[in-house]
Amino acid sequence: MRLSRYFLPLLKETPAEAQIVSHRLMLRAGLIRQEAAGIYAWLPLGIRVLNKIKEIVHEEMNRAGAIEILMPTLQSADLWRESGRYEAYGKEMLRIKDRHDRELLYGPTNEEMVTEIFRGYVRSYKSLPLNLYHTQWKFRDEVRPRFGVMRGREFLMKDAYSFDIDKEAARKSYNRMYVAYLRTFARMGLKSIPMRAETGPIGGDLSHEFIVLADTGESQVFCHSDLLDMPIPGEDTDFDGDLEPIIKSRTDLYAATEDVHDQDRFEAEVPEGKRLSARGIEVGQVFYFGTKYSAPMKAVVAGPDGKEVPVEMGSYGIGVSRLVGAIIEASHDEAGIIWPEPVAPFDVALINLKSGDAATDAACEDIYARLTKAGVEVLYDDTDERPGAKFASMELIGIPHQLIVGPRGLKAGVVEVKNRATGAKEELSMDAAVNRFAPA
Ligand code: 5CA
Repeated sequence: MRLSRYFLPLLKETPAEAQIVSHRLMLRAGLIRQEAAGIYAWLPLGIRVLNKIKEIVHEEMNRAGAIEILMPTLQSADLWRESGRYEAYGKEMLRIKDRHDRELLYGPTNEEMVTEIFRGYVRSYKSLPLNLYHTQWKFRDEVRPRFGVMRGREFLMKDAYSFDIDKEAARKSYNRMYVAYLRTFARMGLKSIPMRAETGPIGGDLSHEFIVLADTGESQVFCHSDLLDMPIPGEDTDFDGDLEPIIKSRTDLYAATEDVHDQDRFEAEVPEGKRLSARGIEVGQVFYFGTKYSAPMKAVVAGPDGKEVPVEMGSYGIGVSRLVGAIIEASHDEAGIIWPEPVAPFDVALINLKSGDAATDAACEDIYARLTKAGVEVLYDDTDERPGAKFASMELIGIPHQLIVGPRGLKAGVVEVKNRATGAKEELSMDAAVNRFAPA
């Protein structure tokens, strides 16, 4: 992408309304624009990151055996009357009437709708286990939307729903999502810790929140510090096998959110030097709630003995848009964002230090063409801004690698490669620099 043809609206001033660093940087780097309280438009750089995060989430969902669908944002109020949640959900639910005065709502979550889909087709335990997921915009009329995409009113969530014949099978489905979540967040460069949690309006009696530690997080959490350094299950994890040992190695150690925290137990179970009490960002939550929706909504299947039973269910959410903020909270410096490679909006920033200089332009065009052809995503700054301004912009938007090309270097036959995270610089020949990002 040529910067001269791109839409990258950067802000010079620090927006006064933004209280935390990720919100400030998302506005300054031109990722989002607020359209109403807690409602954001995603600008070109922002949507690229959002899509990369979504892609990783989907890859790990698929690996764990979940199947993608897409449910609508608008739902019928009657569906929610069946589960009893239409009244119970209260003011957080955005209620809408269509031209025929039919009551609709903008979905805050999809337990009812996915249960309705399930009961429309599935009759036998032989079709189980089943896990259906989608990534869709949600609306929750939060009292205090704040911190940008961290607590929005409209936000993007991946939500998965599992269906099983009995509790034991449902536990296995829960474990699959738990392990998939460990992998998902690690792939984005985040250290997430699963913690016992309250179930809130989703219901049920087993739940974990996946927490990324950050001083600006909204959750107060308590855990054994060894949980920060646990191994991440590999790509070869057998999701049909026994995942219980992986779960147990973590649940054996104390980890709880504020709502379920027990200080006496914390002190009894965790040695003093290992007690971590910190702030965190909830990037995902998993729930097991048995027949809370399937029983009232009559989502039943015939078991092996022919008798009909309501299915055992769980639901599993990831805050896809919140993750953009969480990743920035975890990875930035004074100058701006430092994207972990897997979620970076571009792989390489190509900086032309002297646009209009024939030799420099030719070298940049050649590098740009070769990298692009090799599938490397390059943002090429071909504008005639001054070098200082170009550097500052690239530091702000945080592309992991910078390839800097100027007349002086070219005379000596070199270009400069700079790592955004470490600041390390190297001088390489043009070919070596291209090979670094697009190995022949
Ligand atoms: N149905 C269940 C799981 S599918 C559910 O809705 N769970 S949730 O309420 O915990 O939301 C899932 C994830 O969405 C949360 O872990 C959080 O990361 C994200 N999330 C929730 N509310 C917001 C919000 N207001 N703004 C941004 N992200 C949010």
